[in-house]
Amino acid sequence: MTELGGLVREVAESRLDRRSFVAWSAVVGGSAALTSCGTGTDNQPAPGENDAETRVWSACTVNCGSRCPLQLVVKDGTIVRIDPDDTGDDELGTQQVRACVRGRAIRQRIYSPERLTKPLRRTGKRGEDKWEEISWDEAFTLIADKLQQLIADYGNESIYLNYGTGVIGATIATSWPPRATAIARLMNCVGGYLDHYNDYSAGNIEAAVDFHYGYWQGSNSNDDTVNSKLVVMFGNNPHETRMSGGGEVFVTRKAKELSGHRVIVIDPRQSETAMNLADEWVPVRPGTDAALVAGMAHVMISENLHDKAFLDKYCSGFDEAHMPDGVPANMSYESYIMGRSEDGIEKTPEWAAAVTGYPADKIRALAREIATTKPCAVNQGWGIQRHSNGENQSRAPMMLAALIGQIGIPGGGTGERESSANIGMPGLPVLENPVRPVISFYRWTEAILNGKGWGYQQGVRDLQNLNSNANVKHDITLNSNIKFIWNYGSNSLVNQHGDINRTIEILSDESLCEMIVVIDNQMTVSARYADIVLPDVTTAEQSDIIQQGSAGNLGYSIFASRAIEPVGDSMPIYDQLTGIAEKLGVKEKFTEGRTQDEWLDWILDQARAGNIPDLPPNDEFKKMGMFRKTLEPVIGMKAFRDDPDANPLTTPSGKIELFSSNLYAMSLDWEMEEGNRIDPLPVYWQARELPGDPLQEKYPFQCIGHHYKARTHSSYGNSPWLKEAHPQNVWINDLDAKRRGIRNGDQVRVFNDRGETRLPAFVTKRIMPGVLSIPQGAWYKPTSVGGLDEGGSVNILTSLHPTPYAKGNGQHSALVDIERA
Ligand SMILES: Nc1nc2c(c(=O)[nH]1)N[C@H]1C(S)=C(S)[C@@H](COP(=O)(O)OP(=O)(O)OC[C@H]3O[C@@H](n4cnc5c(=O)[nH]c(N)nc54)[C@H](O)[C@@H]3O)O[C@H]1N2
Ligand SMILES: Nc1nc2c(c(=O)[nH]1)N[C@H]1C(S)=C(S)[C@@H](COP(=O)(O)OP(=O)(O)OC[C@H]3O[C@@H](n4cnc5c(=O)[nH]c(N)nc54)[C@H](O)[C@@H]3O)O[C@H]1N2
Ligand code: SF4
Ligand SMILES: [Mo]
Repeated sequence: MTELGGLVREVAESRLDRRSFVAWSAVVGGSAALTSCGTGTDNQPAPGENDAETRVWSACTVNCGSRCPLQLVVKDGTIVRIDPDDTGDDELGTQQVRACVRGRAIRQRIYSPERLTKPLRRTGKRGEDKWEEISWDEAFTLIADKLQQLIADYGNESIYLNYGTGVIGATIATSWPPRATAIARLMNCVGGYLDHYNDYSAGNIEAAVDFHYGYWQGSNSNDDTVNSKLVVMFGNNPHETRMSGGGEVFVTRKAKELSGHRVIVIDPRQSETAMNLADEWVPVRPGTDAALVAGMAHVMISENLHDKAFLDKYCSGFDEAHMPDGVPANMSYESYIMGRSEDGIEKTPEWAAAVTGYPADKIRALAREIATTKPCAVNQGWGIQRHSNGENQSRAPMMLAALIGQIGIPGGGTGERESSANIGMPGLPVLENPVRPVISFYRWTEAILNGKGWGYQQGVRDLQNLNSNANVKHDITLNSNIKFIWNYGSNSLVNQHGDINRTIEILSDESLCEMIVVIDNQMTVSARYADIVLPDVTTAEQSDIIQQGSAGNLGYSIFASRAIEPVGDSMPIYDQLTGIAEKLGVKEKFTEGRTQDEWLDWILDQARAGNIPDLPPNDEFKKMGMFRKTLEPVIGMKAFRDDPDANPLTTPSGKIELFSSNLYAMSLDWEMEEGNRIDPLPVYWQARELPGDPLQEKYPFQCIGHHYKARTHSSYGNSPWLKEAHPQNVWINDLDAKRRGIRNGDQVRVFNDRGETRLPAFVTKRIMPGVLSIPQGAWYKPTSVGGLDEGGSVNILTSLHPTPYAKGNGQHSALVDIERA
């Protein structure tokens, strides 16, 4: 039996109960065919048939945006099978949260050949992959001594907690957000650490909304699209990025079934969502959505289809009559569209067609449909803003939502990503961080080299009032380069960060960042660049409270109980940090006398006293595994829509700032890196490595890296089942492939000045000509030739260049060439 056959079997066994499995296997060719092959562990009797089996509630805690309960079936101390959720039903708000193929393959992470089982100390050069096993006590001493020395020499600002989302769904063992982790708590016991703001997911929109809406508002939850007649999704692919059967796949499909609304997906690729949910696929060149919106705005303004009353009452900057004081004439959005602004260009559908590659007559039709079909929900995923002009890109759907006046109402949307209702489970208290400068998540490699002296214009923010102070000028400076990195539940030290070759070059200089500690349970490429590797347990080997995932109006939490003993000498992060705290002389402060299990009880008690009064008693919850609650749909910005005077936004005008007065001030004040600019309006701006860049003469193709069902980023990337089921390959349009003499399955090289990767081609009509996509997250696999990867890792090609004011990642903006290898 192939490994894929094994996966099909695992899924079948876990989705259906034993009786239906027998029936199902008879349908697909008889149970004998299925049971006669595969490994011993895939041939277990169903629960109840063998008393030696126990079933333990656990969960898949990776960062896919969903969060699925898993029932681990344990026999003789080994997990032998995975069963999914069997609570709930098939209605909105009470749905069963069925795990996807990744969660059902979790045994291949728990028992992988790459599983870390011993603390390791580097013996060769960084990255050389030479190690000696050390004891936990030695590891604690080495780390504590180095921390003390670096804090004495450079201050706590030199100790950086890197981004990492490998265990985002947990509570004690959560790896994100940095400020909620147990590492933050430990560091706050000894004077704090250098933190980062925003994230690889949504760094550009998160910065942009601070100016546009004052703060993140969130679009309506997907269950509310039962009230919509039309749903317009920009680069939003929940059918691949929220794959839980109880998450947004279910919610979007069910809502469509109930309401009969139409769905339009705007995406350079015909994504799973464009295939499975949409009635219409609108392909545009990556990074050009703001031009599409401008072209549609031209149609709406010319044909008087826009919602003038909404724009007048709730927005600032749409037309010349609604501009902030002190701004020169002809800087409104309407002036930009109608050709009265500085560039003098009318943003006609023909102009937009030339930029986006989508025909002008279709832009006209799209604009008319969107303007006249109400309620209309406009939302976006995060692929659209992971570009070199990401801030403006992200504001374009918000602009469209305002043009049609669909913000703050049932069936409408704010143009941001959909919200989901949340039960509000509290976390581990982490104490106060006294270190006030905070850097952008994407600039840590730069900060290793020259962070010392960075201030406001380098994107340093103040930890106090972090959420709104993008808008506030301040004089916080960073007083040290990064000298120590905590890399917990993260492959962003190498694989997930931009420009792998440059990143490795910076990490390899051991005089710059003096110590790197990687805490993981797989030997990843990031672990290879560590000085000390600490083997963590998985969720299966400890108890924790699991935070819910995105699931419409369903609120839930999972109590994951320890199912098996730690594999090898691995140890829960809380115990690891307790060991280091002891060496640092702060054990009591760190633990407050509590074990992990005692903290869990304490947190559940807090939850019951606070947000979740109806949470069952702790012991009962632990037995139930899954606690669920139907919540109200989220209507983003409802209070503002209902009464803007009583509930003003936190922008300077209190309104939606289509023209941001703070961005205008920054555009005059900030010195920009080469090729960057700041716009007060969500204009289309042809930034670095987007269509029209002169670099296209050398590297004609745009290469994006969509999030892929084979993995959650790099997590699950070493599962043989998943690799077989969803191979890694580069998507190329059949016309481009023909021109290049590339056939489906051919091994190709994709390259630019930063590096090269080799992988098979997927020749398809599901991607626009001129665009390639290499699904992000594949494990980087260097060859003996420098700069060359044969793992299909897209970050060998991406850039570290920060976006203008978010200082974020434009990882979907990379120009490349492709040819047969
Ligand atoms: N080019 C490109 N790059 C991208 C993106 C893109 O779209 N394009 N997307 C970006 C985005 S949105 C994100 S969020 C980041 C994600 O980047 P990361 O947050 O680094 O995500 P993963 O690659 O999944 O790495 C998680 C790590 O945690 C480990 N892990 C899993 N479970 C456990 C556990 O129980 N304990 C410990 N200690 N470790 C565990 C895994 O083995 C893995 O090494 O990548 C970003 N990188
Ligand atoms: N299976 C799986 N699920 C995941 C993850 C994963 O790695 N695997 N990662 C999780 C995480 S942490 C995150 S942040 C989310 C990421 O969620 P997203 O950021 O939304 O995912 P992407 O695949 O980067 O982008 C979504 C879609 O946008 C398209 N796109 C790219 N550029 C543009 C553009 O310029 N304009 C338009 N209109 N579309 C564009 C892509 O083709 C893709 O189909 O997914 C989460 N879910
Ligand atoms: S990867 Fe996401 S959707 Fe799949 S089982 Fe895990 S949490 Fe659920
Ligand atoms: Mo993300």
